[in-house]
Amino acid sequence: MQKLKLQSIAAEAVTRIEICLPRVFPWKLRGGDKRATEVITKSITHIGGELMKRAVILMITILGFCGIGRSAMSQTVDDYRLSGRRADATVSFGLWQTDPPLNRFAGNPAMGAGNHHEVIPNVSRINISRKDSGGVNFIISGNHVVAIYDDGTRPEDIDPNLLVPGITTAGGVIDDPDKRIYLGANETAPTGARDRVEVVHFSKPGTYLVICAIRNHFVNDGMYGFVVVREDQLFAQ
Ligand SMILES: [Cu+2]
Repeated sequence: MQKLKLQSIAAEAVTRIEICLPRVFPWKLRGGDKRATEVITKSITHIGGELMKRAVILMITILGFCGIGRSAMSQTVDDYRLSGRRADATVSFGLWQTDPPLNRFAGNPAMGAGNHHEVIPNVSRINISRKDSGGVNFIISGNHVVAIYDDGTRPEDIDPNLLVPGITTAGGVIDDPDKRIYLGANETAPTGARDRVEVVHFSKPGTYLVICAIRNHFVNDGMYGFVVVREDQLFAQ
């Protein structure tokens, strides 16, 4: 009975150790290497008293070490892969409506109906470091054109009367090049891709104005937002 109980404690302790170990941990206990498992089990079941205490202290030490190791490892991964510090953001650029119900199965509704002209979130934020930059994933739904202007540009700085020649749909497409750093794909034709993604790279801190260059969307619907790019203070020095 005593032995069974101790074996149960040992098995539970080993399971905890296995859970705490990273997958690439050199002392891999998962799968084929059962030697360490057997050693720990024996050390607990074989004797009680003083050695039992030592075994427990050993396990606590190993568990503590695992925690530190995992923390250090994730820090290293963060450094190199930009994870965990908001290196990118997702922005919904236009949304398909559901009230009233919308059915696009046979094709998109005419005249841009059924689409909500909004940038969500209105202000998105990413952090970059001096050695690594970030990006924003614009998920575009509807007849929209992404245009991005450099740090400090305000909506009132945009001249909505400068237009791309030959396009008249929804008031045309704004073509104000002053401080513009990105102009997205032209999908304004009836056969244009209404659902697409454009991933835009940002390498310098700043507050960037993002507008829908479809004139009516920008002027009448206020379809614009901002991307705030900050330097991560952890990596500033
Ligand atoms: Cu638009």
